[in-house]
Amino acid sequence: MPSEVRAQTAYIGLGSNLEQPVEQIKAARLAIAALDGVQELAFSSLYRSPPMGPQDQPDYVNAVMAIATTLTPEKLLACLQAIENSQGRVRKGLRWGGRTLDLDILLYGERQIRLPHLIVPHVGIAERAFVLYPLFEIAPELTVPGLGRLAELVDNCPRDGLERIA
Ligand code: A4P
Ligand code: MG
Repeated sequence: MPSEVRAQTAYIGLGSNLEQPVEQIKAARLAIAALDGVQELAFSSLYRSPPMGPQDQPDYVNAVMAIATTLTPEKLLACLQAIENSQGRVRKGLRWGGRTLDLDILLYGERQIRLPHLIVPHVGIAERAFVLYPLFEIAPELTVPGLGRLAELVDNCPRDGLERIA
């Protein structure tokens, strides 16, 4: 291990629509901030939006968290999945079905990653109001690798019923 590992800024998307979503998001924030090798930099407001995908599920609560991390992207993903599991995430195989907690690595520094199990920037980021608006709230000057200025992405993305709730 190198004695000094340079911390990267990463952005994590949090989403929940089951079992008290606001509490799920708050608990996940604490769990992420408590990880070894992670420091919280910023946390957006909470936002509510209608489900993307199957409509017979409750509205979602979403937020975005900025962290400084010395974890590799793969290690960070493993830690986030462990937090999802510890908060009762059940994978039923239904695409875009309801969940107690979804944690996505939206961005990791300037990196573009294309592994079978890890794609960064996260897929669909440019079409998802529930990702772009909270991200813009905490990082208005950001450029998304491969996609351009966040401000422009937000301008081109309708709110789709997204509301700030806190
Ligand atoms: N994976 C690949 N790249 C990443 C990444 N950057 N971050 C892989 C996290 N995971 C990544 O994810 C499936 C696999 O994606 C993981 O095993 C990981 O290796 P999952 O969390 O098990 O399943 P999923 O989340 O149901 O799949 P998917 O397709 O990632 O769904 P999304 O894109 O997360 O969308 N509507 C609203 N309003 N708000 C929402 O937050 N979320 C979804 C889920 C649907 N509708 C929504 C919302
Ligand atoms: Mg996911």
